[in-house]
Amino acid sequence: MFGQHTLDAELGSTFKKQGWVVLDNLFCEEALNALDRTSLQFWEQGDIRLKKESPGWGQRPANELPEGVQASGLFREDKRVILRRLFGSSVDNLKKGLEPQYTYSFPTIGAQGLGLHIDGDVGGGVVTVMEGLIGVLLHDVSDADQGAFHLIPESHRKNLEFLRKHRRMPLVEAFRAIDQLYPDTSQVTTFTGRRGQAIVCHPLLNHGAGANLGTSVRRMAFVRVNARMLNESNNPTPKKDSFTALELLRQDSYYRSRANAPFRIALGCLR
Ligand SMILES: O=C(O)CCC(=O)C(=O)O
Repeated sequence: MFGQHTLDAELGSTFKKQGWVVLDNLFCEEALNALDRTSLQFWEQGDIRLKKESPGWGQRPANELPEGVQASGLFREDKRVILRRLFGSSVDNLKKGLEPQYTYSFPTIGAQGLGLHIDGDVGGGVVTVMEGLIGVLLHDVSDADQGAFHLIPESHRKNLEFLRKHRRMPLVEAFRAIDQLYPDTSQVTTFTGRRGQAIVCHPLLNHGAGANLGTSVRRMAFVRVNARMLNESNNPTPKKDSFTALELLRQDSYYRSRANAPFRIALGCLR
């Protein structure tokens, strides 16, 4: 289990160094209850997309927040301040159409969970860059073997270094290569904790879900702060594999206006 962070100078540097922080009570109770209810409904209706190559893991992207929950009522105001500090004001502008995403890690024969990866290579070959991944536990997860969220500490730095070394590599290829940078799970840290605890991850942090060796489904909900399609900015029609790592790094200038965000600093730290 991770320690809780409060808003202090350490939070930014912890995020920058390790690539994630855990926050208690990030979501308003009403929003948490609604996410929980909706997640359960999808599960009970069998309305989830299973990932063929990841036995024991499935997800359900939703196009909108649960009924009655406004984006402004998602996070507790005191915690929103922390998110703003990490990601800038984009926290107040959650992208419609992508959020939230409900995920399920469940016991099954040969359960593997979801392999380690960074987000960005989505179906249809559209490359996206997610600024910040926020996952919340919808119930207590006390044991890593219950299909807990997985991550590789500090991998965001190694991944950035990789992108900088392979500036001309098509981005989809680079993302896939990054997914292979951690061939074994010995470096994995697991996120266990209480209902309502949330993990906030750097977009280049390798993460996934462990195999569920327990007896019940592990449910989480995720939102991404200002998930951004690359094709929304200065390249309106990217073909699959047309973006390179170099272009991603160039696009980084996009973040300059948020120069004090640790995420921005973390990207800049290897320059
Ligand atoms: O369900 C989980 O624990 C991991 C989810 C995840 O890695 C993802 O959706 O990208």
